[in-house]
Amino acid sequence: MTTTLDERIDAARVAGGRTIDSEPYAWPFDGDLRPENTAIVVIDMQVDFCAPGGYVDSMGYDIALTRAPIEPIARLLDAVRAKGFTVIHTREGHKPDLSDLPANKRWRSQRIGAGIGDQGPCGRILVRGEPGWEIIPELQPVAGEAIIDKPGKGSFLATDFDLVLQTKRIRNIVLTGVTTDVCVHTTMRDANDRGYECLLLSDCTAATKLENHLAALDMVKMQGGVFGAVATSDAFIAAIS
Ligand code: C5J
Repeated sequence: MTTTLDERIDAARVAGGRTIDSEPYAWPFDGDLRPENTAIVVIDMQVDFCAPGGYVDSMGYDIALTRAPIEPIARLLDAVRAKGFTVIHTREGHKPDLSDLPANKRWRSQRIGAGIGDQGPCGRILVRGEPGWEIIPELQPVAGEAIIDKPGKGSFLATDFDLVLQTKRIRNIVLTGVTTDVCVHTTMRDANDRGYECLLLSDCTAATKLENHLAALDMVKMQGGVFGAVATSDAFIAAIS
């Protein structure tokens, strides 16, 4: 007897499992959504990306775009912390001696007038320990939440992100933060390849260009959900409440 893909997924669904109203499929694929196996990852909500005088502002992009997810993320964090979900924050930044900053990354940023490692209104741009590198006050981590310091766009390279996820037995990752098309996508793609079941929350992410944000959402949903699924924070909060 032949079975359809939907029938096989239904058969694999956890008894009594719950899913999020998301596209292109109800996430997670098998209904195994629990605080114990799911982490909310808040990517790079730092002064350099979301506040006046930071890296994104210095490049001439509109920080109203990267600030838009602040309120939805804050609401989401209230809901998931109350339910006992794991929350993990990341920060993009380089060592003060810039020994982990590739020359081409520095050169490209200098071309657009915001040289990584150079002095800016918020201290040295994207350098660990500087005011611009700090997580914005509105989304400060609370006690017990891991912070992953990463030198690259993805959260796995040269970090202990995977170790933290494995130690906490996390299987599902809910992605929020900035920017959708760069650090969020790089992290999501890498996580997907490693077998994590990923959900991107559309209103909790943003790019420096609206079209790129929308394209990044669309890319996730191709090929039956090639990188996972996309939902709103309202849908996520409704499902866990
Ligand atoms: C970028 C990031 N866009 N956090 N970094 O350079 O997405």
